[in-house]
Amino acid sequence: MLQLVVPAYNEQDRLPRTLRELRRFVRAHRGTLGEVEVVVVDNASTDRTADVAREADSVALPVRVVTCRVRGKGAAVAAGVAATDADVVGFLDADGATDNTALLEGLRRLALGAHVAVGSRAADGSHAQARHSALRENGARRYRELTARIVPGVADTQCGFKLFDGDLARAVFAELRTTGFSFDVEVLARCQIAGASVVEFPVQWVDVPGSTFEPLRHGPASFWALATISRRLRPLRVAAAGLAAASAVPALHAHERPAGAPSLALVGGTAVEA
Ligand SMILES: Nc1nc2c(ncn2[C@@H]2O[C@H](COP(=O)(O)OP(=O)(O)O)[C@@H](O)[C@H]2O)c(=O)[nH]1
Ligand SMILES: [Mg+2]
Repeated sequence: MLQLVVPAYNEQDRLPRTLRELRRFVRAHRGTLGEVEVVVVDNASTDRTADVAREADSVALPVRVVTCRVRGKGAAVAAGVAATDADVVGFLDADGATDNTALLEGLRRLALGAHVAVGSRAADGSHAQARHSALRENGARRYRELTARIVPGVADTQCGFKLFDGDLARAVFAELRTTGFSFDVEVLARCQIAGASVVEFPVQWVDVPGSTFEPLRHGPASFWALATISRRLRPLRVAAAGLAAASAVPALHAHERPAGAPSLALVGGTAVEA
């Protein structure tokens, strides 16, 4: 079973088409995808977001609505992930900017052994048709330079499409502290620190008008969040490096771990030996 979280803040206009296309895609690829459920997180919307989500509920693609009163995309996705129990959990934006073929490619990466499959507009083979302002483009470039230091090996942390091993997602999102748009950076960094395999794969992405990200309003907070994330994760990194040095193989799940090697349990924001 695959559960897909869709954070939604005032998305009555963009959400119906996204859910309709997703249902069509799931029907066409049932054999590969298996059962799929959508968890729409209504993030304190003041429009008909929750209603349009409920109206999209169908046998082919069940849609459940969860409410999150704390504003921010990070808070919304975390609330959605907390309401999952599937083996594989993912999230995607309400605007449907990432082509649904990413579901197939992401699942393929997980089947090949990755714990996290990150849809990327920077990976070879991707195509991103963006109509962003020069201000947003410049900000995005600088932002990527900074995220590369926090999440090495991931060139695009901000594309709104990611799939996870379900247990890993639930453990990591339970520790998440970033409520805004930079939450992906904290999530991916926590996954890497926990020893998970995080891989990027190319997506086909189109900018859908009506973005809720406003560079002047959300930009400064997004940069500030990166500094906070770095500071907050430093003790975890130090502890993880110590464990790695001690064991040489800090692995994620007990069944994948050589007998006697320590694993990382993320407890209360601190890495402890489990
Ligand atoms: N701005 C904003 N977006 C939110 C919030 N909560 C959830 N979201 C969702 O986060 C996603 C952001 O995507 P979008 O607005 O297209 O931004 P962009 O693709 O980065 O330009 C959408 O699905 C929003 O509905 C919130 O509090 N503020
Ligand atoms: Mg968008």
